Amino acid sequence: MTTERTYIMVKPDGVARGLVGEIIKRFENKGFKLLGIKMLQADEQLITKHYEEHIGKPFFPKIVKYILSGPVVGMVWQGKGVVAYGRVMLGKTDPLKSEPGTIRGDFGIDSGRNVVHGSDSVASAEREINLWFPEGVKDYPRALDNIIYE
Ligand code: YYY
Ligand code: MG
Repeated sequence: MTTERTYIMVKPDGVARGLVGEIIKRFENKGFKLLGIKMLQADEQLITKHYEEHIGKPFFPKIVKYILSGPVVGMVWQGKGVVAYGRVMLGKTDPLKSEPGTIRGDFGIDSGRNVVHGSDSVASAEREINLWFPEGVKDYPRALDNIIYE
């Protein structure tokens, strides 16, 4: 059984718009397993670490301010291929370039309000999960896995 995990985070606009349940539903329906979930108000240190690859880019101050504007809901999802497929489910960074049927395609317009974050690689996922869930997350048996996986 796979232990691949990704970090998915509903950003403040997604929380404010009541899209948390919709986003959870999409990952649940696909068959991925929820291992951790929390609502929190990020601080500047945490979000700077999260987006450290973007420090110095023109949009960096804007994205930090936006994530600090309200609570986020961070989640750890597990499943075969969940990192890459999670990115497909999110759509492109720019919601106007995202296919309908993706989260950003269905619910967003501007890149700076693109509803949700998802790890871009297995290595990023591990780093982000450690950052947002320093207490760790625990796998658990799920009968459904015997139906979903061959
Ligand atoms: O991984 P992803 O979220 O799709 O995009 P990144 O290139 O990692 O950028 C992180 C975050 O920054 C993006 O989700 C929105 C914001 N952003 C922006 O507001 N304007 C840009 N031109 C690029 C990124
Ligand atoms: Mg990214």
